[in-house]
Amino acid sequence: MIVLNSGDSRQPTIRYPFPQGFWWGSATSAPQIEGAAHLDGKGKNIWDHWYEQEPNRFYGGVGPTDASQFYFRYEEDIELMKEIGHNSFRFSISWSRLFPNGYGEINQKAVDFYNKVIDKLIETGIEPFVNLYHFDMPLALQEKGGWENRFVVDCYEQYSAACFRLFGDRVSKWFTHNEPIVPVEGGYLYNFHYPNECNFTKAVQVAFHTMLSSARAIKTYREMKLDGKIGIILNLTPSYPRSSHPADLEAARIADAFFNRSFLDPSVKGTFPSDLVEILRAEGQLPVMQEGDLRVIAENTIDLLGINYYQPRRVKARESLPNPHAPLLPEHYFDYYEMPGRKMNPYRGWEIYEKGIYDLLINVKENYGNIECFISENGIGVENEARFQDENGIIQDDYRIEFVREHLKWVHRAIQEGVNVKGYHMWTFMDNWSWINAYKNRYGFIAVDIANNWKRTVKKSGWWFKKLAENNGF
Ligand code: BGP
Repeated sequence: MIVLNSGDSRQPTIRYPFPQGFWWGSATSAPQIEGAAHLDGKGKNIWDHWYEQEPNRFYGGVGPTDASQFYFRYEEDIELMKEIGHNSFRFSISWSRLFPNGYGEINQKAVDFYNKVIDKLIETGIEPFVNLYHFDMPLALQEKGGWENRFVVDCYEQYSAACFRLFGDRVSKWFTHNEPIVPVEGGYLYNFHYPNECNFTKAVQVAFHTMLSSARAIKTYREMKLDGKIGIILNLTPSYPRSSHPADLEAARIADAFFNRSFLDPSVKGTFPSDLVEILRAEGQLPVMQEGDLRVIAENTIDLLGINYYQPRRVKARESLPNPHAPLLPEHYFDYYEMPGRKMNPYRGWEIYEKGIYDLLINVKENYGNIECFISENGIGVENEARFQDENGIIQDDYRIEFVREHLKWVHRAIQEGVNVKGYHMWTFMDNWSWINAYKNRYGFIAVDIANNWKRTVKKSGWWFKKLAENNGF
């Protein structure tokens, strides 16, 4: 353990110093913070549409128009980011704001908005990390089948090229997708995203087209010879078996293939995991592809890997045979396992297992060529957080500070063991609209008081993060 102590009693003792230039910041997405869902020429996306159809599916009946108003308040918000120590910030571009129909004509007002955001970030000393797709398919393209339809891959390539051309002179960290498995799960397996299907065949096709779109965007980026890096952001959930019994190990391996290696392998290695391919083949569920697709994926792997980590996945061998008439799901192959004594976030119902972040990083070092990576999301959602306000109205979120600190200890250890991890981004900067959970679970360093004209107030954790970033460690 390195302990830095200058001998000056005013200087804090830094037990966990991070490498110089470490990226401290946070992440969010366009649909979750912008608001202005129907303003300045923006086209509808699947969230705007689904909310109109079924507002009851959204917590408290709150929809995407009520995202945190960044569209109007971005200047103040970026100042606040600086105030709490950010040197980098990841947001996404709204595809349907830039291309209201998903392709074709560009909406100049969207170009103006993103130019202003990027310029303001740079002027403030915060590096913009830009993601192209965060769950928000333009409705016009969903009406053509969304990611099921290969035409949408072409549209996405056009959209990505436009973003690189418009903003690539100032943005040098790009990401093709955020958590690409989530729209597959939500939209095509478990019914928490539009189009609310439960159809394994479509799920596989959607996953394949998403992966292909990522490789094609990377190819486009490289052909444009811009001076930057391009990557993908994956939510990785380390798969832990209940025991070392071979059947439990097998269950964990299959869960890992479905939920981690499905996107991690093609993104980093350019190939799909053979065990997953074998399962799909045996089920008669291989996706439709065209000649050359696998070559595009093989030749266009990422420069930079973003890792989102929230919770582990604990599994065991199935205890009963699956219903042969039920729709096929990955859970056909394993059961979930609740580890006795596991530590829980009592406010969200997710397990907290800090060492998981280290296990993921070591896996990247050992099995993925130690590719340059960073923690692109980590965070703790808390319901009804206003109850923790002190007499000055500051939320005393000590649980969040502890959560970050305990995860960072493991990130620090991974760095000491040679993992090429370059930064830590928190989910998220300010409380934001979280899909069907709307504002149920608050994740921000900054509280947003919706009823009080969207007032922003830094939580205790925001001030703690400022010190962490300034000291480059804790
Ligand atoms: C991550 C997503 C985010 C955000 C977060 C919180 O997986 O990338 O977009 O939604 O989860 O989720 P929730 O509000 O459901 O707790």
